[in-house]
Amino acid sequence: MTEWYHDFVNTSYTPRSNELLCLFRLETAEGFGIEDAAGRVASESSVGTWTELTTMPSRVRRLMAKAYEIDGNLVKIAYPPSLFENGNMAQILISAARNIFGMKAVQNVRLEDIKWPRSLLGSFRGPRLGIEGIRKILGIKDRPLTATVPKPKVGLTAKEHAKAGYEAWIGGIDLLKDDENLTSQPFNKFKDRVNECFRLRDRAEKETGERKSYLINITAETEEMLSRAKTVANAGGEYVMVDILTCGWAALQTLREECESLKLAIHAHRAFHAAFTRNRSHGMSMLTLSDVARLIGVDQLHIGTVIGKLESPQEEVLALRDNLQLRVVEKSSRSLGQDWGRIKTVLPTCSGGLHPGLVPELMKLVGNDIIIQAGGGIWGHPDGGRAGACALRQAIDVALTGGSLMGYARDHKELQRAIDTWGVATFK
Ligand code: CAP
Ligand code: MG
Repeated sequence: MTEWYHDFVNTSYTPRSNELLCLFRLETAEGFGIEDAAGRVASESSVGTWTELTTMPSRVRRLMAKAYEIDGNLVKIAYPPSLFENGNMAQILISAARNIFGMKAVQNVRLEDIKWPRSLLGSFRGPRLGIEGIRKILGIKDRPLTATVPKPKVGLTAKEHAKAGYEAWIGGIDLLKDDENLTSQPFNKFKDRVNECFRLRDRAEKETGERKSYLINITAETEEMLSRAKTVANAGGEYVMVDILTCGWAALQTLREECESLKLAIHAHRAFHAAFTRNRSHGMSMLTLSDVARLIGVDQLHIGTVIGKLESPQEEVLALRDNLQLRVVEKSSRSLGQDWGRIKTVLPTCSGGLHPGLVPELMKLVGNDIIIQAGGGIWGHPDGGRAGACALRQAIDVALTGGSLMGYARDHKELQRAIDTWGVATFK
């Protein structure tokens, strides 16, 4: 290790409260020790490059990041606040999470968590409504909220989509939801969907006496997305849904600003995350991603199910839940903890292969302060979507009382038919 990289490692350093902290998991490349790699990561992600500079003004040394704790292959690095521009998420992330993922000195790099200092925290809006605000709008106090994506996920016309929504709302679902790839295709134009769905939403509200809403996907180029958000607000919507990862953080920030004046909540779909979160050695954790989403200010975010069709280990799902639901998150071996201060909470969404038979297990694992989304688990019900929606609500009702699912199903035929079709076994 050269002198230069040594300068970025100081394990007797105590970070200051205004520094941004990152927890990395490093696997060194052959010929590199962990301190060596940690120094290079801290250098590359702050002011350094591959060689010592002869032109470096001494004052710039104050901007050097420091690897201040090394425990096995877990490395904590502190970044001075002046490296960052307040309120600019694209810049902040490109500081801490950049070239380091491709450095030859490391075989693998994973950004496990970021701890945000108060000054940066204060430069983002955070969720407009949070869990409390969402529950208030829908008038649902204690039970999980329910959502459904009509399936097939694409291909239905706007009228068919709205009709499916109506069936689900009448059957007991709270939130109709678009799938992540339904935007404004020739067979189902965005404006047609707005008109058809909100018309039937109003009817479903009248007929059931319950509040109903719609997570409509506005994902598009940023200006178009803002214009779609306006259309939703004018139609009386409460929410927009956005594919946060393909739209990007800057677009999400712009949308968040717009939603402040439009008074809309944001449902964040995380599709694509597994491209860089699933490999436990490399990339970025879903926990880090959830930090960014909460800071910018989404009101709802997908966290996985533990037991459904998509890979989402229990410890990760619970860590995500806590990171979204709590004001103060304790640190652990895989995270740095966070005091969220005035930043509101985010309602976790559990989705992917869920059906009524899995609901009690899901609620036992993750609790009641969630949205339960079932697509196939409603639209594959042998008696159709309305019965599927009804079965999902029945499963929630019995789970809330702690009663027996099988016993309850005996006098609730929709639930019985769902269990006969899909059973109660979790996905393997
Ligand atoms: C679920 C879903 C969701 C995923 C997202 C799908 O449909 O609509 O996009 O659950 O995953 O298209 O797969 P089903 P996550 O209910 O029919 O499975 O919540 O983990 O981000
Ligand atoms: Mg989907």
